[in-house]
Amino acid sequence: MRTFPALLTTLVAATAVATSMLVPVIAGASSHREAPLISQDPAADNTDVYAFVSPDRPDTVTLITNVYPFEAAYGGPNYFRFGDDVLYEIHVDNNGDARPDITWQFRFHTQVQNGNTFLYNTGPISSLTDPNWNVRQVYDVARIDYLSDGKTKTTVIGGALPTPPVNIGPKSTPNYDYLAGFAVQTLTDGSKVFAGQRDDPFFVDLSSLFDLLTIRKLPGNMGGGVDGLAGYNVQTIALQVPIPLLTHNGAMPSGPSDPNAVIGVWATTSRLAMRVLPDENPAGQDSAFRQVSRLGQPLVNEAVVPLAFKDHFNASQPKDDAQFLGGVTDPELPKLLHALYGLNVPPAPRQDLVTVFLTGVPGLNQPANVVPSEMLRLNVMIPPTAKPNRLGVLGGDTQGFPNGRRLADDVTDIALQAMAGVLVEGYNVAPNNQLGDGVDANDQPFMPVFPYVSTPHQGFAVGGTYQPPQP
Ligand SMILES: [Ca+2]
Ligand SMILES: [Ca+2]
Ligand SMILES: [Ca+2]
Repeated sequence: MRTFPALLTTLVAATAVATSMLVPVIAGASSHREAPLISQDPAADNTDVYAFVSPDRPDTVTLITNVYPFEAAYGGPNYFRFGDDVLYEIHVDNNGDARPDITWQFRFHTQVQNGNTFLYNTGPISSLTDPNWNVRQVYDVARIDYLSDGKTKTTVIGGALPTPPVNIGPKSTPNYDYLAGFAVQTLTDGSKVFAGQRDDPFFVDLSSLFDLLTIRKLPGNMGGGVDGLAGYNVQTIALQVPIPLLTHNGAMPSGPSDPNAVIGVWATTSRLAMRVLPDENPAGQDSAFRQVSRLGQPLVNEAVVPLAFKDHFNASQPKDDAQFLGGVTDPELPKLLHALYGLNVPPAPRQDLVTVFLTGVPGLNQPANVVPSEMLRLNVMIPPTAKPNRLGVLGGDTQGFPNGRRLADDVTDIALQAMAGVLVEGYNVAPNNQLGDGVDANDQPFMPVFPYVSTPHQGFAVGGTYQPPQP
């Protein structure tokens, strides 16, 4: 595991005075190990959130949150899984007031079939109910609707749903894709769901950016980067929800300008505030959950929020984000770009960055009467494009980041260029609009269908290509 990056230390020292800003800068993975406490709790560590109109089912939106950074595919025999003691949630604000209107809750339960073996499996796993599969995990899904009278309505929409096994190797998990396909389930409200191990879809040159913002091959759009997340897996939770089940009025919006067309999305994890050994006091399980991780936009808590406030940010709510705003729009990264690379960057205050990262872009994904807050904002009526551009809106593709976030959106390059001021008149020039980390795509192709996130890397394959035993 990496030590806390020197760049962040530098950034934090430089920004300690300006503690109230909440403007993202870039210094690494979108939110992998971004805050001190959560870096010690990977099962509850949100790494990325995605929200996009499903390319093959444009009447639905796909919401994805990943947790558990840097899973090595061969990490057995106690392989990676979700935390049974973690509450995983995805939230949607569909009226722009920074308060959730819908929350989906996911609770996982590990089931050991045979406690007399240390093995994850005692033979090939050929189905999700194969008796050879010893350590399994199932989960429940509940939808919470926040009603206008301040009350909530909780509906259980899935129970004891299967997760797939991890991808061990050709003997243990042959036909992995076929097997994992059975873990795509339909919830009682018609939504689809998947939870299980996947390839980490985020791609970024971690090792160079963490080394004082090094771009290996300037200005960055010439390739030459090294994907620091290549080969690693994460735990994915993915939902595919019909659009009328997401909007404030419960209807399909009439078009992109319909006030109900924009939703805000973020994810959280929570742990019990008080832990009591169940044998001594089973009622202890009823103690309240406390939020320990929060993630919407990539890269915000990773690098902007000063070290002293990172854990506080993870415990905070979007409705309270004014505490981080404070009117300060003077991020440190553009100054570093100027100092390190001589870039001419716009002066503070940077209202352009507030628009991109906190309020949404007017006419695209900014709700009426928006309360500035940190979350992904998606206009669900921008139809999927046949030719996605990895630079999203900066590349003229309004279906991509910062209008929601697709798996292939290069948020690292987008954030670097935005920080350099390409949205400000007079600054959309070279090299500002050529910045990047030299990594343009994921190490694995994405799937054309839900859950879209790629097959997890196989443990055995990490050591080489499988050679069948000779007779
Ligand atoms: Ca709301
Ligand atoms: Ca990957
Ligand atoms: Ca990139």
